[in-house]
Amino acid sequence: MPHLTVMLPAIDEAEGVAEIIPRIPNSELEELGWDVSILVVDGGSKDDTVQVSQDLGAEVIKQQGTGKGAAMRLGFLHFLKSESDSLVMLDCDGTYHPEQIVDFIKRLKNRDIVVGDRLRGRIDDGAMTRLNYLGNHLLTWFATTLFGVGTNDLCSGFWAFNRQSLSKLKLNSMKFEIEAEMFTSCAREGIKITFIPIRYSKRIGEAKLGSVPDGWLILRKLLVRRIFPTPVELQLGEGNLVIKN
Ligand SMILES: Nc1nc2c(ncn2[C@@H]2O[C@H](COP(=O)(O)OP(=O)(O)O)[C@@H](O)[C@H]2O)c(=O)[nH]1
Ligand SMILES: [Mg+2]
Repeated sequence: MPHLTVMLPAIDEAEGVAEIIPRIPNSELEELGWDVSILVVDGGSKDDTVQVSQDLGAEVIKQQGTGKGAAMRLGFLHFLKSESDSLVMLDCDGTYHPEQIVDFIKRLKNRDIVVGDRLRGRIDDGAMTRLNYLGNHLLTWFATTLFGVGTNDLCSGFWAFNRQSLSKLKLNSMKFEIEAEMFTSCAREGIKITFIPIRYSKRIGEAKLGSVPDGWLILRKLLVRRIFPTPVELQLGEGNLVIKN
């Protein structure tokens, strides 16, 4: 039976994990022939995120510092060292709908990477501020223009990978520029991305992303990766993922 790891980056998301983990469609995935486990990458939560996640059956690993990018890379490395076959990542703040993991897995079969597209999907009222909506569209347009490879939603946090495609990514992002770098790395490695429309809802709890500073960080990453396509400090060996905490 192939194994699927559902990876959730979390920092102070006790309410979020309590809502999201039980909604992961285990039985539907089992019917499709998948064995499922949940991996929470904790960024030093001060609330009950760790306890709640463990009580709900998730494995929890803790990153040393903070930053979503560092957390994702740690989770990716953990996955690549495991026997698991595929990985789905999504934020656990209630914005993404874990029920849709089934759609990702169905499309993943013969494809390299599947990404959830919020901008051509459905964005609920109050889920995205006007500034973030504009920023997401501008950054997506900019990435497509700069790399000559299309993206529908550069900053989506809902992705699915096979082991083979994930191990090709070359990343060193520390913060919220990670998804942009995942896109640029796919463009560089010639990995095909399939976009599927998803629903995006209002978050539970407090946002960690700062629209303007993180928007600049994403823009800077796109420009740097246009000039230097792979991280300078790339360490080969560990599935090509740079772990720098
Ligand atoms: N492990 C870890 N998770 C983080 C960190 N920062 C944000 N996250 C998680 O990443 C996801 C996205 O963060 P969020 O604040 O919702 O940003 P946005 O969705 O991009 O606006 C959420 O599930 C957060 O809990 C971090 O430093 N470490
Ligand atoms: Mg969010």
